[in-house]
Amino acid sequence: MKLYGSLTSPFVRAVRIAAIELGLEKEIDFAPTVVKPTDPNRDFGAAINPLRRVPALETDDGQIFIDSRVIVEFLNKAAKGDIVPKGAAARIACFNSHAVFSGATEALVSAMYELRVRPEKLRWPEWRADMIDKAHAALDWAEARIGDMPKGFDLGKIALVCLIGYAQLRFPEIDWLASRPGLAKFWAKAQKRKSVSATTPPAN
Ligand SMILES: N[C@@H](CCC(=O)N[C@@H](CS)C(=O)NCC(=O)O)C(=O)O
Repeated sequence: MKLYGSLTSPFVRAVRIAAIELGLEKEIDFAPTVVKPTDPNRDFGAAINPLRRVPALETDDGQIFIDSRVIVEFLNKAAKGDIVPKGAAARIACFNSHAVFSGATEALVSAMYELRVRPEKLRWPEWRADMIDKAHAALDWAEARIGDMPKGFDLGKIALVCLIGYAQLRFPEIDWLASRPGLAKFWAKAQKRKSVSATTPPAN
């Protein structure tokens, strides 16, 4: 299989974490792919993902899946794993947590594009502050629930790791865990997993 992505993308990281957790990492080749709003990677768009976003996964028999949640679901099924729970209620709870954390990550990615891609005279600080505030709200949501989350390292927790890691990478001036002791403990424990430490994004 081939995974299209970049090492700094939090969504690609979610797929890489899942692949390691599922024991599939040796079956996936990484295909570095550059995507950026306003600078369309049209070859990638035509051949792989019309949205020109990463991650995308190409299977050995030529199927292409886009969106980290879809890809993780596919890998989980392929490996008969339990990163995505089987029971209906547990699945919905897992997807709900994932929606909060990956939505907050999307907000931070937008804020990052505002800072790095949008021309300075067109920037909108209030909008950027609102995106960052959504990430804070999602982390408060997590702090209030972390004790009640399922014990295993599921897709919801993977998305939480990717949110915290991306927040720290792109907005290091904010101490994201200072007032969130439950998440600080969760984060420290997560670092001990090979899947998390091996996918730490490079600084850039
Ligand atoms: N919901 C998608 C989000 C993917 C996404 O936004 N990826 C970013 C990189 S972190 C991207 O490809 N951005 C390029 C663009 O939007 O043009 C997922 O979970 O895979």
